[in-house]
Formats: sequence, C-alpha cells, structure tokens
Amino acid sequence: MEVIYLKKKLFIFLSIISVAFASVVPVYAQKDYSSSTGWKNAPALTPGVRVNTVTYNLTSESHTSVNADLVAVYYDKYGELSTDFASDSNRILWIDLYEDDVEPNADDLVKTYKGTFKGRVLDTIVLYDVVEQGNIDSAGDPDVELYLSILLNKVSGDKSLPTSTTLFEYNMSVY
Ligand SMILES: [Ca+2]
Ligand SMILES: [Ca+2]
Ligand SMILES: [Ca+2]
Repeated sequence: MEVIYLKKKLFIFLSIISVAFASVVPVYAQKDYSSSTGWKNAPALTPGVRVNTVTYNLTSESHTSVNADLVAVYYDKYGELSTDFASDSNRILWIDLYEDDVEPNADDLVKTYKGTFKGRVLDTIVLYDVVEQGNIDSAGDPDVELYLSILLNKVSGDKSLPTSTTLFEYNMSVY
C-alpha cells in the first residue's frame, strides 16, 4: 500500500513538473521568430511623392493564416515639418499597409491610415479603412511580408525637399 501511495505521489509530482515545463517551452519558442518590427523612423518624404518602406517579414504567433484583424501598425513620436513646408491644417498624410506577394499576384492593400496636421505639427495618425477582408497571404502561411506606402500631400508653398525622418515612428505587429 505504501509503495503504491509513493508512486502516486511521484506521478503527481512529475505531472506538475511536466505541465510547468510545457508552459515554459512555447514562451521560449516565440523568441525564435519576429512578430513585430520594433519602432522605426519614418522614411524621408517629399510632398506629392509616394515612398515605400522596406518589406518586413513577420510571423503570426497564434494563427496559421493571417487576416487584417491580426495585423496592426502603431504610430508614435509625432514631429513637425520644417519651415521648408507650408503650414496647412488641411494637409493629409496617407499611409497604406500592403502585404507583398510574388507576381502574378498583386500585393494586398490591407489597411489605410490617415494622418492630420495642426499647422506644421503632425497631430495624429488613425486607422481610416480596412480594405482586405480575407486572408492577406495564402491560407496556411503564417509568415507575412508587410510594407507601408506613404504619401504626404503636397500643399502650395512647399519646397520640393524631403522631410526629416523624425516626422513619426511606426511599429508593425502581427498577432
Ligand atoms: Ca505574401
Ligand atoms: Ca498577400
Ligand atoms: Ca508569406
């Protein structure tokens, strides 16, 4: 009886250890791939000229297929245009989030973000539209290739010069 009791205690002990270990392993495994770009400076933007960022390869941590709901772009560190640019509170900054594909497939326009100004100061960037309602890459492919396509509207009085890269920072995440 006593031996069986000890075996049972040992079994419970080992079960607790294995459950604890199993819960640690996935957390460690998640560090092996990137699900976020980290904070990046905006590219230099010449008004009226569309500029694409580099393409980032990100992997979903929770889903084997990725749709727009699993992708977010965060913005921070809003800056100010220099006096080379007109002060205009009607100026708009358009940011399109794309998922890159290989021809003959066109890249997916996933979401659009809209930036607004108070004079020369970039006031805020908000989600404007979710364009793609289905998967943004092949079903069963958790690795997505994301880039931003950015257009700073040209306003009368702007010089044809690029902005500094401190107009804003962005951070893309896939969940
Ligand atoms: Ca792709
Ligand atoms: Ca795609
Ligand atoms: Ca892919």
